[in-house]
Amino acid sequence: MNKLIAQLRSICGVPHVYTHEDAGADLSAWELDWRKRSRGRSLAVVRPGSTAEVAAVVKACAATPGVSIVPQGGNTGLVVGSVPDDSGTQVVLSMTRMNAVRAIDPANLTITVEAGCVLQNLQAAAEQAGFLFPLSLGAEGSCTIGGNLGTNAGGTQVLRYGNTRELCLGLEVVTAQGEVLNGLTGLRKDNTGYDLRNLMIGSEGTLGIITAATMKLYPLPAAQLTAWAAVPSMQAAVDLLGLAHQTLGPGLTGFEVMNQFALSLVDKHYPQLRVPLWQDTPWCVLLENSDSENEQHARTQFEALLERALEQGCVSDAVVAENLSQAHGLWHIRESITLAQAEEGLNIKHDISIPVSRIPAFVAETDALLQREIPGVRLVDFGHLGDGNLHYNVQAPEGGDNKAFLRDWEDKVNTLVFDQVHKFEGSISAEHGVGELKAHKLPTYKDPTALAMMRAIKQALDPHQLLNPRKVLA
Ligand code: FAD
Ligand code: 2HG
Ligand code: ZN
Repeated sequence: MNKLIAQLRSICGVPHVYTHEDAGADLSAWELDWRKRSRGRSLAVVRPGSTAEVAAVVKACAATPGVSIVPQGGNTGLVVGSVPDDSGTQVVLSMTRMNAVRAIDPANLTITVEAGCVLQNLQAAAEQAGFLFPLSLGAEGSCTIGGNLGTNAGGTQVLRYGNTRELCLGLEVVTAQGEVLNGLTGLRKDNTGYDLRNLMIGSEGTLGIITAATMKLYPLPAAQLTAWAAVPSMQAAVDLLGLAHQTLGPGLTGFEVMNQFALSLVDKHYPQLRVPLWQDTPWCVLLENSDSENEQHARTQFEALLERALEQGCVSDAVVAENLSQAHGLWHIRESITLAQAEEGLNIKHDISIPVSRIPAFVAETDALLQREIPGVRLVDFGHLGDGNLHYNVQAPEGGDNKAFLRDWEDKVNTLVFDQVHKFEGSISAEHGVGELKAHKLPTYKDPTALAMMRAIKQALDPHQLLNPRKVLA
């Protein structure tokens, strides 16, 4: 192992390789997952500065028996996919030094960036060039585009612009053999065989290491308006979504639902954020209208929508942000739900998708099942209703011990919720991925033929299980 550490140091430079043997070493930033559920112990943390260095690191690790690699971006993943196990034999390959914007092609509407580029910096580079890069999520200040691609992240603009997959045109990838796959094209059409880009996207670091990507850019909207509406039920929220599609068309760029308990946690832990309308309604909805004409046009459309919704009873009260800073404030409340849950203590997370039309029935049935099993259980239910994606998180009853709750209930609650998801023809992971957390659940809920094909692909591309072993496929 010492030989490997010396090799890694000669490839990346001594300052970019950390081990537990270093004086004062604290590797927890790379070894502890974001939710503090899992703490591993790595052989080393390596921070390469170029694609050639990544390739050389992979070759050195592949030549050392017993060693494997865990690719890592911002380490904001929520399914324990980006941290090592406790064997002391895994090298964390952190991509954060590779953060350059390589090129912008305004006529082709593309931007090419290195994988370690923080999402917020990518958004800013696009905006500086006069364009929109629409991927947006609560972790955007620290997650990287490589991690977004690795998980095929969703976020809050999917109903208009699609998941990360839909935003990507080309990838540069280092394979498990240390070869460089140069697929950094900006082509919107290319039917020359199997789609290797789409195979890599969402593979959670198990098939290759993404080192750079060419992503799509869009025109900046002329105006953006945000509204916050109180709705009397989940069915009313779905009806409002239908009205919003009809009235705003492609202008509808965000539609988020939040239940009262989720908002009560934000109010409890961040009272300065002043959550509107939450006390007298079971659900609130956050809507965004992006307009290609002007603010007046956007406002007229929004007012027409809310009037119809009030008349039809699917909205009981609403506020429209007066300016950008109020709009940011409303989005900040929505994005703070994950942090407020972390303050409250660990809960059982579910990131599920169901056809939108079936969500009200799913929620009613599953809420009732859980209440029967665990009287007083509290549900942090929120998410991207426009995409049929709910974060259906299960919190211990008031005053309960969160750790004991997880120990006693996690597996049973997962089974109960996932069985319901299966019954409603949904997916047990809409956007966060499988990681280690859900790998043991795939054999129950994934189509067996699909799972067999996934195993065959892993075997073909990474026969020695070098890349992120035991993640996705247990
Ligand atoms: P990491 O956590 O470092 O890694 C995630 C996975 O990708 C791991 O399996 C890792 O091995 C792999 N990986 C990382 N980099 C590479 C690479 N270069 N090549 C190959 N594989 C790689 N997710 C959503 O989808 N939607 C949301 O709305 C959302 N909101 C969030 C809000 C908060 C507050 C937090 C903490 C998380 C949220 N997430 C969300 C989850 C997380 O931010 C995303 O999964 C994000 O895409 C992870 O990016 P990262 O750079 O942190 O990746
Ligand atoms: C979000 O939509 C993220 O905010 C995180 O996907 C969800 O905290 C969660 O469960
Ligand atoms: Zn989400």
